[in-house]
Formats: sequence, structure tokens, C-alpha cells
Amino acid sequence: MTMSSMKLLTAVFLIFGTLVPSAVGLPKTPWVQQRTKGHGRKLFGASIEKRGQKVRDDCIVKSALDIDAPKENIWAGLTEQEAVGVVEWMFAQPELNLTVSEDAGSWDNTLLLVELMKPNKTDALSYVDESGSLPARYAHAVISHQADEDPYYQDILVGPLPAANGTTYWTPLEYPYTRKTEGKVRNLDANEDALYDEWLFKVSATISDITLDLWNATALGLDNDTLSIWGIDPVYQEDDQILRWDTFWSNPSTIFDVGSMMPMGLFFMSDVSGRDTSKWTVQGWYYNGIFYETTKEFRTAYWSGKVEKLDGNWDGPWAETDQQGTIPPLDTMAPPVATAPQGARYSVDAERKYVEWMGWSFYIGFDRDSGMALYDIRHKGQRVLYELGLQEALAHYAGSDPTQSHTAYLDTYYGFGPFAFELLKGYDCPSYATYLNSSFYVSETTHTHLNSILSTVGNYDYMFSYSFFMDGSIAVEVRASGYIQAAFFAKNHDYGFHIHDQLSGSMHDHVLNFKADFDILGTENTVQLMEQVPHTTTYPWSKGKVFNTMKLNRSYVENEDEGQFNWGFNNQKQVFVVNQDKNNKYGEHRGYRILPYTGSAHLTVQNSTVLKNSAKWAEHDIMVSRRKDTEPRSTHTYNNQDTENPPVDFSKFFDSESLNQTDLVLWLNLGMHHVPHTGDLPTTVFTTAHSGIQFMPTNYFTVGANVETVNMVRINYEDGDATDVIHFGAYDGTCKLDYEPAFVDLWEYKGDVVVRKFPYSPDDLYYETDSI
Ligand SMILES: *[C@@H]1O[C@H](CO)[C@@H](O)[C@H](O)[C@H]1NC(C)=O
Ligand SMILES: *[C@@H]1O[C@H](CO)[C@@H](O)[C@H](O)[C@H]1NC(C)=O
Ligand SMILES: *[C@@H]1O[C@H](CO)[C@@H](O)[C@H](O)[C@H]1NC(C)=O
Ligand SMILES: *[C@@H]1O[C@H](CO)[C@@H](O)[C@H](O)[C@H]1NC(C)=O
Ligand SMILES: *[C@@H]1O[C@H](CO)[C@@H](O)[C@H](O)[C@H]1NC(C)=O
Ligand SMILES: *[C@@H]1O[C@H](CO)[C@@H](O)[C@H](O)[C@H]1NC(C)=O
Ligand SMILES: *[C@@H]1O[C@H](CO)[C@@H](O)[C@H](O)[C@H]1NC(C)=O
Ligand SMILES: *[C@@H]1O[C@H](CO)[C@@H](O)[C@H](O)[C@H]1NC(C)=O
Ligand SMILES: *[C@@H]1O[C@H](CO)[C@@H](O)[C@H](O)[C@H]1NC(C)=O
Ligand SMILES: [Cu+2]
Repeated sequence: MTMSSMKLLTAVFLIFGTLVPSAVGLPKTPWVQQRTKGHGRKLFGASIEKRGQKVRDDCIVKSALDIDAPKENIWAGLTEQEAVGVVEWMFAQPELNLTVSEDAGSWDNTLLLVELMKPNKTDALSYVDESGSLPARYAHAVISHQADEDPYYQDILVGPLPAANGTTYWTPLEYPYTRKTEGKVRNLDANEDALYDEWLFKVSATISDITLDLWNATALGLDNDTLSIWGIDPVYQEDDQILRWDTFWSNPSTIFDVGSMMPMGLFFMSDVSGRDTSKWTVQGWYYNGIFYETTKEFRTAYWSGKVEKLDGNWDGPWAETDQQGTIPPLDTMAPPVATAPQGARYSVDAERKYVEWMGWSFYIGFDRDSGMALYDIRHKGQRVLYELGLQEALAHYAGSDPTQSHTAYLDTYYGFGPFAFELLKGYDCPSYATYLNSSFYVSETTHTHLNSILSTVGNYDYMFSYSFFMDGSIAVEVRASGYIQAAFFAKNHDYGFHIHDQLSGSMHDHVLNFKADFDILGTENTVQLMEQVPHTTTYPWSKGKVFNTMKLNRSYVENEDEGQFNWGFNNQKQVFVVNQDKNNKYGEHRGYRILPYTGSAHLTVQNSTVLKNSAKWAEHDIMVSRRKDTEPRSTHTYNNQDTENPPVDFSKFFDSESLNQTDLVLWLNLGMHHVPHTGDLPTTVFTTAHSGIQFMPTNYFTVGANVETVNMVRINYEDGDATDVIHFGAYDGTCKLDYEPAFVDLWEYKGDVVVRKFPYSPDDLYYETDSI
């Protein structure tokens, strides 16, 4: 297995889920009210069913209603023409000195990314809320400058679009980052091509007699290799010194990509500073609890019989996902299916990626780094959130060995966009769901993942779900699945369970950061806290008796110094985003409560040696900062390239500014403390690797918005007999269902559609799946 297939494993993201429309809210299940006994409420618009009266129709199966979004989707991404224009224009700028990726070596400059630069919120609101013009469009591009002793990545802005000689210009992009270095960050990947052939295989060759003796296996860069070598991410950085720890993994012998579960327990450290691979050095070896300073010391110890030999880890049925074992009773029968008997009850503008359902509406944006985000989320036309989306996903490992200890994947480095693969209809989402394409740019080509987004997004395979409910609440959930990255068992019991022959389920924290830019009845909002506290008091009526009870303690998050905190003890703290200037008629602030749903987590590690300043957002559950065009995102894709001085150091967002009635952003962490056990073999499953958060309207409506639905029924009864069955207007017929739409032809699965942008060849599209 190569380094790049390792990346795949640790950052394979399936996008799927029940995005909006299928995530229906409360009153869908008819309820029975037991206490009315036939008198009580007036029934406006209700109808009373006669015994035996039922309508029988044929089900009308239709897909989502087509609508036109009220505005253009200004977050959706570049059009085909825009992307082609920008790429052509950039290749024509001599100072950018770009080489087409296909022809580029490790000393050429290449264009890594071209995507839409999302508009500033002020410009976006002037267009979306008022009659302002469409915000000027710019492209965000990333160049890898490798024609340099000190290679670097650079973010630049190109625009305005469409690209044209004379009017379009490029500038270094600096304003969205806390580090002010013209959008540049050092590039530690420039020697990627040389790493294996000029280094790792050469080091491995110096001890291939040992790997043969230990495991009858080698990693020499030959077709018949039976071992792979890969190691830590990010590489360990001490100022300009760049250190790697690498380890051996046995190669899978089948199509199952299980290499990350096959560690062999032999580790070596290299100093790989600088571009000259002839200056790189081995800094030591580690095996079974003992560190050897030099290759010679390790070889001498080994061949003098002083090294205790342990077995390795090899694949087999225990690591494969195909069915095995006893089939559960009735399991061969067709499972229940979700159906929409009269057709979808939601509307979609597929071109503009705009969705409406039961009073909710939103636009979908998509980018390479973080995948899908939702914009301008409204309930009955009133915006609740301007932006809601993933920022970063961290998997921070720990262990007795140097590889696990140094591993803390920051997944946007690999990008969520490229790993949002085609969904399987009927498996990942109901077959009647609407599947939208997602596109991203790589090496002068645009890849389109067919049917990859719905309204839900999702190495692990992550599944992201955004659910909208009829009571006005929203849920954000993430689930993780896939093959774990396991550790060698030796001396690792404080860091995981023993799960296979020589295998430890390596402990790690998943922390996923989301941006929630609330706009509750306007952009100016405040975060209010309300804690239940034990209370001892006397009351006028208690005749002097001291009462032990509880009460509410309200406070505001006044400024950014108070802006980072955790869920309280025993869930006694409630967190609200309110608008203090928009009270309801009882004088209560209208707002939304943010509440933990199915478990959330922030990073256990404090002041991580590996991450340094590159993931300060991971240290709390909830963070509130003032919203700024200069702080659009809590991290940067290349934060792992300079962990001490990353492009975005989240802690710098917090500089004592007032948070009283101002436009603010909540940065919210979901996550899981994951200590894999035998149930994580062959894969971790979604049932419990699950974290969620909810947003709940609080004093926002006069009564619960859920009462508006007609999808309810009341049954009055008396003496054991139903006396009335009362309907409110919902279709109540029965119909014959043609199951065809519930079963899909999986042979339709295609993979990516790739279109070359430079030179532009729209008619020469091709399919590709494993190019990443
Ligand atoms: C442009 O890049 C090439 C490598 O692709 C390099 O040899 C050359 O020196 C660069 N030119 C300038 C002006 O930097
Ligand atoms: C812009 O200039 C480049 C060369 O400088 C030329 O190849 C290209 O055709 C021009 N594009 C337009 C749209 O005029
Ligand atoms: C060692 O591996 C080679 C090929 O990988 C195989 O042909 C040979 O039988 C193995 N030897 C032992 C002792 O397993
Ligand atoms: C692997 O291939 C190399 C070169 O083709 C050969 O010298 C070596 O004997 C092979 N090793 C095994 C275990 O078959
Ligand atoms: C997705 O892309 C395919 C291929 O280009 C196209 O046929 C299909 O209409 C697109 N789907 C949507 C919803 O735009
Ligand atoms: C009430 O909250 C304030 C502000 O958070 C805090 O300083 C105070 O100690 C709390 N009072 C009680 C009784 O918990
Ligand atoms: C974080 O750890 C580093 C290295 O051990 C130390 O220099 C620094 O003071 C620590 N910072 C905090 C805030 O504890
Ligand atoms: C967006 O806001 C930043 C920060 O104020 C500013 O530097 C930039 O020019 C703005 N972009 C546009 C297109 O106006
Ligand atoms: C916060 O804003 C509200 C409403 O605008 C105002 O009444 C209150 O005095 C402000 N509080 C502080 C501490 O400035
Ligand atoms: Cu995990």
C-alpha cells in the first residue's frame, strides 16, 4: 500500500444521509388523546370520519417539485465557463509560471485548486435581503510553488469574473487568515515524489534481512512487495526541523483496503528537513518498547538475538466486510422501505441547489475543503442561520508507540469535497430522494460526483445529517464508520483494547467543528446562559422554614474573553442565541437554544504536542466570536504544514470584543472519544459512533409550530369504544403501492465524471473513481 492509499483510508467521506426532506418532525405519527372523551375543543377545519369510509387510489409517485429559487445561489460554486476562463487566464500569466499537472515534476509550479471565493456576508445580504446587485464574483485559487528551494503553497484571489484580459487581476489572499504572509504557507509535500524512492524504500532496504527474518516480507518499492511503509500526519515540526516517524504495515491480499489495521510494530524516525534528500538521516528505531539510536545499533541487537521477536498482523476474514457467520432470523426477507406514496413533499431547484420543505428553505454550497454547507436557512421566510457547515474534522490518536503518538489527522487537508462519493440509492438514502451532483477541481479537471449530495452530507466514512423538524428545530449529526487505524499491540494497554492477534484498537478523539452563523430576527444577537443551580432560601409562605430547592441563574456572554466554554455539569446549563431587542409579548427574548443531542466531545489532549496552534478550535464544546469577513473559517487546509504558525490560528479570533447584540458566530464541536473494541472489526458502525447537536426555538413562536400540521388525528373513546375519529385535512386514503421505485438498479453506479478544463475539452469527458 502506498502513502496515497493510506490517505484514502483515513479520509474517505461518503456523503449521504437523509438530508432534509425525509427527516420529518414530530406529529407524523398519529397520536391518541385519551382525556377528551368526546367534548372539549372546537374543530375548525377538521373532519370527522364515518366508520368504514376509506378512499382507495393508485399511489401517485412523483419526484420533488421543481421550483425556481427566489435568488441566484451565490454560494454554489463556479460555473463551468467561469472555471475554464479562470484556469486559461491563470496559465497566461507569466509570473505565475504554471506547469500543467500532468507534465509537472517536483520543481514546477502547479495550480491545485480553483473554486468560488464565497462572497462577504454584507454583500451577500444586500443581494439576498434587499435589492442589491449580485455580489462581484471572484475565484479562490491555490498554487503550489515548487520551483523554489523553499517551496510554498499560496492562496490567491482572481477576479472579478468572468476572467478577461485587462479587467481581471490576481492578488495574494490574506484577509481570511490570521497569519499575514500574503497567503503563503510552507509546503512540506514538495518532495512527495522522492520520499518513497529516494528515502523510505532505501531505509527499508538497510534492514530487509530483518523484515524477511521477522515476517518473510519486504518493502522495497517492487511489485512483489508484501509490506507498506507510512507514518505520521502531520509530520512533526520543530521550527525548521521536519521529523517523520514511519512504520511497516502488511499489505492486504484481497480487494479490501484494510492496510490501516495491519501494523507490524517496527518504527523508524527520519529527519527529512530541506529538499536535498541526500542530507536526510535516520534518527532511530523502535521495536517492542525499546528505542535504538542508530540503524547499526538496531541491527547489532537484532542479529545478536537480543530482540524479542513478535508476530505481525495479517489480513483474513476477520477484516473483511462481506457477509459471514450465521444469518439472523428472517434476514433474507426484504427490509422495510420508506416510501412517499403521493410523491415528494418538498421542492428543489436542482440547478441552483435550493430546497424548500414545510416552511423551511435553504441554499446548498459545496467546496473542496469542507464539502457541503447550508446558507440562508429560513423558516417561513425568516432567516434563522446565515451559514451552517463543517469546518474541520480532527482524529487525534495516542499510544505507546511513536506513530500513534504523533498522529492527528486534520481531514480538510485531504478535503471533504473530493471524497464525497456517489451515494447508493436505496441504501445510503431512500431511492425516491433527490440526489444532487457535487463538483470540485483537481489538476485542471473538474470532477463531478454524481448523486452525491442530498440535503444531507456525510474514513472513515463520515455521514453528516442536517435534519429540519416541524417544531422549528434543526439537528446536526455526524456518524463515523469504516476501517479503524489500529496500533501494534505491544505495550499499548493503556491506550486501547487488545482486539486481534497483535492488534490494539488505538484510542483517538474525533472532533468535528461546525460553524453556525445564527441570525435570530436580524444579525445582532447575544448568547445567553441559563443555569439550573441548587438553591437554599425561605419563602414568605414557608413561615421561616429553610427550603432546599433549585432556581435559574441567567447571564450573558458579554465578550470574547468569556466566549469559549463547555457544556455544564449534569446538563444544567442551557445555552441560547437570543435577540435582546426582539422580545415576545411576555417580555422574553426570542431565540434558539443550542443543546447537546446524542453526545458531543472536545479534544481530551490539552496543548497537543502534535497540533501546537493548528487546531485550537478543538479545545472546547462551544465557542462564540464576533462574525467578521476576515474570520470566515476556523481553520485552513494547510494548518498541518506549519503547526506552530498555521495560516489560521483560531485562538486569535478571541480578542475581548463585545458580544452584546452583535453579529456573532457559534463554533460548535461534535465528536466521539473512540476506543475501538472487537465490535469495530471489521468496521466501526454508525449506530454508536454518533454525535449530534440540536437547535431549538425558545420563546420564538407563540406556541409550538408543530400544531400547524394536518398530519394528526384525534380519537375520542368511551367505555372501550372509539366514538369519533377526527381528521384535519391530510390525505387519508389507502393506495396500491408499486414497489419499483424502492428498488434501484445498482448497475447504474458510475463514479466521477471528469472534464478537462485546460486545455478545455468538454466533449471528452471520462469516468474515474480512484484518482484521489
Ligand atoms: C518557472 O518554473 C520553472 C520550472 O517549471 C523554473 O525552471 C523557472 O526558473 C521558473 N521561472 C521563474 C522566472 O521563476
Ligand atoms: C488574453 O491574452 C492571452 C495572451 O496574453 C491570449 O492568449 C488570450 O487569447 C487573451 N484572451 C482574450 C479573451 O482576449
Ligand atoms: C516467504 O514468502 C515467499 C513469497 O512471498 C513465499 O514464496 C515463501 O513460501 C515464504 N516462505 C515461508 C517460509 O513462508
Ligand atoms: C521480488 O522481485 C525481485 C525483482 O523482480 C526479485 O529479485 C525477488 O526475488 C522477488 N522476491 C520474492 C519474494 O519473490
Ligand atoms: C448530474 O450530472 C449528470 C452528468 O453530467 C447529469 O446528467 C445530471 O442531470 C446531473 N444531475 C443534476 C441533479 O443536476
Ligand atoms: C450565576 O452565574 C454567574 C455568571 O455565570 C456566576 O458568576 C454566579 O456564580 C452564578 N450563581 C450561582 C448561584 O451559581
Ligand atoms: C504548551 O506546551 C508547550 C511545550 O510543552 C509549552 O512551551 C507551552 O507553555 C504550553 N502552553 C500552555 C498554554 O500550557
Ligand atoms: C471582503 O471583506 C474583506 C475584509 O473586510 C475585504 O478585505 C475584501 O476586500 C472584501 N471582499 C470584497 C469582494 O469586497
Ligand atoms: C447589551 O445590549 C442590550 C440591548 O441592546 C442593552 O440593553 C444592554 O445594556 C447591553 N449590555 C451591555 C453590558 O452593554
Ligand atoms: Cu474512530
